Amino acid sequence: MKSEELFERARRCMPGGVSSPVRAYRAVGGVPRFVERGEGAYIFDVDGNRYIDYVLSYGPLILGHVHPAVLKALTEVLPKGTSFGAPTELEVELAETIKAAFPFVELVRFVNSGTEATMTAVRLARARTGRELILKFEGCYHGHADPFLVRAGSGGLTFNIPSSPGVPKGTAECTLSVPYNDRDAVEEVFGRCGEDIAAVVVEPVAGNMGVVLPQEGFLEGLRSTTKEHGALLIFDEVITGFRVEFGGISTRYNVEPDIITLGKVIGGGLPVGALCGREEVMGLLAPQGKVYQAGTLSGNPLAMKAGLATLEVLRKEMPYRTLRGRTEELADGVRELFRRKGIPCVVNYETGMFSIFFTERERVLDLEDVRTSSAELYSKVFHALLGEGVMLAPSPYESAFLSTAHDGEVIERTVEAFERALRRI
Ligand code: HOZ
Repeated sequence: MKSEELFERARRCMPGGVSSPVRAYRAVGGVPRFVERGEGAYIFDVDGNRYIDYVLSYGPLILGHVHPAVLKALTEVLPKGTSFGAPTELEVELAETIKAAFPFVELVRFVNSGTEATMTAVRLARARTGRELILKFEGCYHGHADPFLVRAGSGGLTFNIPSSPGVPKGTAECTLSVPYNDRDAVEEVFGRCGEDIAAVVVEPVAGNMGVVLPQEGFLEGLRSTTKEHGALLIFDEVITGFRVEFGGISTRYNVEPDIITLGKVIGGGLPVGALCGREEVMGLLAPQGKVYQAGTLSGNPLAMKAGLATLEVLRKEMPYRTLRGRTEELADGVRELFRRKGIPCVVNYETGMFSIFFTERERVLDLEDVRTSSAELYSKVFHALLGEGVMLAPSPYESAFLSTAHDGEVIERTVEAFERALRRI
């Protein structure tokens, strides 16, 4: 198998053979499939296999692989240059598009990843409040910057290193962590040290411990508690921004956070991130203010153009209702198959993203619930599905993503593949 040979070579020149831990297949066992190309809802490996892709680069590819509009946009911009270290019209256009989608956003700063966006958001919150503590939620993941590697989700969970070595003790001590959806715990922490908390940072729909939905009143409660105590509220919408609707969870719930971080969809598959909010906070960033942040490749024309092309298609087609319908259809179909097979499971979903938890619990609302899910069963299902031409993420803690290319027929084929896979486990 060519993937095997490549992985062998990769391990001799890259830590664990990969550029990002989760893709090494350690959680599910076996050899990562090395990818040759993607097309629409499909991904093709170097061994000549085709899979319906539910990884979709962990979220950015909401239009599927190589969407014609994105390809055209990139082909147009590429010959003109890839990076200038100088402002371009494309950045202005993308910032204006983001502003139009989030009514309370006044200023946008582009960076190169979600990690950078959220890391900068925390620096801003600390500067604005003169406080040092931040409060996050167990199982949420906000990138790999030091302050966030405390009870983190995603690869932190997959590799059981939610709190990484190498993070200074003092930094880790500035990060408080409570269970997701637990308003009482938030109140308790604020009651104890509210005057020292700079910000609460939250994924308004958690997507890095699988999909976990906010319970009624949770996000509104965070808004009122942070306001009452003079702390900032940061919504990490790196995954949900422009995936769950044109805008994000903050526009849907009518909760206005102080800072929103974006990534994934706004780069159309190229490396990008952004933080945005009202001028009174965002204006503190250099050179308008004194909070330093910079990036040689930030706002580079390729990422800006791919993002613009993606958002333009989304704005014109508004595919969210259809995408939600298809996600629901898939979630219901899969749930029913496991029910018939007598395997207890919970399937959580939001528009364009879903997760299967193999648990006896009735609901999955926080990390403790997530941890009751059988990783062993996930890995069996994962491999059986690979054999049937369906690719899920190689970790039970990553969400599955749908694109607009996952049409009715693709969803039907996926359910059939699940059915065949289940006969084999
Ligand atoms: N859950 C991660 C990003 N949100 C997956 C990507 C990675 O770690 O490679």
